[in-house]
Order: sequence, then structure tokens, then C-alpha cells
Amino acid sequence: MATSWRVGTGLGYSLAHPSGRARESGVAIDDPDLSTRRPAIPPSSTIANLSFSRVAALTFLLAAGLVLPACGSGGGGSGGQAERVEIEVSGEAKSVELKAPQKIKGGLVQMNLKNSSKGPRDAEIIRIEGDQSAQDVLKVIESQGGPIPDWLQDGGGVGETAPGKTGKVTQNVAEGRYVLVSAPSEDGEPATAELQVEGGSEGELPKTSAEIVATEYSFASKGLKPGKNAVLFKNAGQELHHVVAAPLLPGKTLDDVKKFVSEEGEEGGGPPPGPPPIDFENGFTTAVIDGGIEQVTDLELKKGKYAMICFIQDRTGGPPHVMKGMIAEAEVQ
Ligand SMILES: [Cu+2]
Repeated sequence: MATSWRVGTGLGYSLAHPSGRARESGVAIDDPDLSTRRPAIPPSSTIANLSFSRVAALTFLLAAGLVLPACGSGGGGSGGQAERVEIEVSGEAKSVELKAPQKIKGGLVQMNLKNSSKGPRDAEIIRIEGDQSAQDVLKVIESQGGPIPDWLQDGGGVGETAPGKTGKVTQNVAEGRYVLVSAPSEDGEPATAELQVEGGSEGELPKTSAEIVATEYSFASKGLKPGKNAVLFKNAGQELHHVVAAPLLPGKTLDDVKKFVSEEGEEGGGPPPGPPPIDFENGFTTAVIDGGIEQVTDLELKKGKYAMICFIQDRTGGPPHVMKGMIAEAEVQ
């Protein structure tokens, strides 16, 4: 996924790939007719754009992803007994090489994504209920605003991680066959790997004081502090969701971000006029997760206000959730 805040269509992959797959007609936020239109993702060369794209890409994956049984949240578990899964990505901007185990024990799992590549990368997992291939998964991800088939379940994994860093996520992972997807930071093909998850013991997620809860079509957050946070990201809705977030620049408001996003999604549009109202460099994205899934992820945050956005579409297809109002402010204090 390239990184930018482009409003892509649904599953982040489109966003991540500004090269054109994702470009079509634009759609404005609050457009009453959006159910039949798709947002455009104009390619742009700015860092900001990159961020958006990336987010989108991740989103997609997540959406497809995990349908794990949710386990008790806020339990007293330390996560200490979680099965550790080490994933490493390398490669230049347009390419991704993915190193990951082919088989892991499920239940409570801590996934560590070491990013040895030149750009931001994610590692999202999707459970496959049929005999579909990784290519079939990518096809869904590339479909703009198309339906998300029922054979794609759960979601999860590690959101966008900066080069040289290791991203960490803890969640319960159901038994089954998974596809692991990592998208490039620029236009290019994502890398995929098959992952077999065998039964393990579900456990309680590590306790956190910070959380972000997604539903249709809104976010609620609390306890976010400057610096490193362990954050519970929970999907309390029915549809797939992710979080793409970035700090508001000084003097900018959520309305400015809404305007920016809808302009970016406009038909035939190149980058919107004027600088983006958000600080893409300090943004973050989570993996895409299905309703009932939750995970604890480490996020590095700055004091101030963030805009949180979801770019995933409904399972029945349609515009990215931001077009249905899934954009909210988070306070980091
Ligand atoms: Cu959503």
C-alpha cells in the first residue's frame, strides 16, 4: 500500500495502489448517493498520499481477516503465555519479501513484525474458510468497493510499521488456514504467504488503559497518552473495520480532514488543493478486523488531536466507511 490517505475503496489494497486500480469515480462524504458510487483514489506523489494508501491497503487485509472468537477483554492476563510468531519483511519500496512460519499454534498469539525494508509495511492475516488461494484473496482486495466474500474471515495481524521498527500485536487466533499479506509502500505487488494455525489455548489479552472501539460507523477512544501505548483495538460492530489515523496539524479541525478526504476522492481529481490538514508522518494504521475481534497493539502517539478514519467497505460492498461518516477525533493527552 502506498501510503497515503487516499480514500480508496474498500479493502485497503486499492488505496495502497495509487497506480490506477483504485481510481474511479469520486464520492463525497455525506453524498446521499454513495452506495452506488466508488471513491476515487487519485494517485499522488506526496508523503501524505502514501500514508493514505497504506492505510487502505492494510485495511483491506484486515477486513478479510480474522474471525477469531473474541476472548474476554480486559482480563487480568499478562499475555505472557502467548505463542510468539516472528515475521520479517524486507525489500525496496515496490517489493516485499516476507519471512514467516508456515505453521503456528493458535489461541493467544503475539505477532512481531520486524520491518527490514525501505518503507512502511504491515503484516495482516486473513482466515480462509474455503480452498481459495492467496491470489483469490488479492483479487478481493483489489476489487474496489466490491463485496467481501464470506470465505474471508476474522482478520488481524500487525498494522503499518515503520522501516527499522518492530510492530507488535497480541490477539486470539482461531484454528484454520490463513493468508498473510504484506503490502509495499509504493505501487507494487503485495507479498503473501500461507499460514496454518493449529489449535491452541485462547487467553486473555494484556490489560491496557487505552482503547479504540470501532462500530458502524464510528470510533470511540479513551486513555491514549503521548509516547508508547499498548492499545486495545476492538471491533464491536458487525462489519470489518480498521483505524487509519494521523495527528491534526495546528489550527486544523476534523471538518478540514473531512473536506480533504472527500476532495481526494473526487472524480478525476489529483491531489486536493493545499497541504493536507494532518501530519501523515506521525500517523498509524491498524490491521483490519472483523466484528467481535479484538487485539492489543503498540502505538507511538503524540500529544494532541488525531483524526481516525475507516476505509473498509461493508461485506455487501459499497463505499469506504469514511463516506458513511466513520471519521472521528481522538484526544491524546
Ligand atoms: Cu469500517
